[in-house]
Amino acid sequence: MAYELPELPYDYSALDPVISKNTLEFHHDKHHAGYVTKFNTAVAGTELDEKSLEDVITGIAGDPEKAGLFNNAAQAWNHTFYWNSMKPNGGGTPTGELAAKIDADFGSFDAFVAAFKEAGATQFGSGWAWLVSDNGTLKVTKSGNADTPLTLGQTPLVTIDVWEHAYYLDYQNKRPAYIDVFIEKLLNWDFAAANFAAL
Ligand code: MN3
Repeated sequence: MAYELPELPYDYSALDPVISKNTLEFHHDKHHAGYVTKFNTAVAGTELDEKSLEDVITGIAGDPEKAGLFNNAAQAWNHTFYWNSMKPNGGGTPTGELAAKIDADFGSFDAFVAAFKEAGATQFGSGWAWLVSDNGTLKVTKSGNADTPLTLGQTPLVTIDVWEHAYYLDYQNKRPAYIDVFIEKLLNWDFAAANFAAL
């Protein structure tokens, strides 16, 4: 059962100028689509074909013989989660129970921001930074390449893609500048709150 590439949850130009239409077209239509196509090709005809994407990811994580399938499955999942982690006119601060939980677990919203920026900026090479719930505690984490908190039993609330393809056309080598505007202008706290409420 082929996994279908989800459409972006907004127009390609909706995040402009923070993230350009050009970047979203390449990122969604070439990179994300490529992972989905490779995943579908690799999983077709195997016993994993009937499983959900999440079950494939958690089921084969760490299996060296299935590393290629894992990478494409996890990248397919991570990117969908990333698109939903942003929205036009996002940013600002969380509210309600999520805001209180961030204050409780990080000390302050500013401390969360500092930790998230640090995680994204210091992820060496390609990867992701995450706000996750880990056994009921909110944490900021980072992961390399396709690695995803799903395999650690953590529940992601939001993520930022820090692969160069996510920002290079708009920010060249200035990854910290991309992380700054992601937090200030794109971060979808409604999505994070919904994930938090579902815990
Ligand atoms: Mn990407």
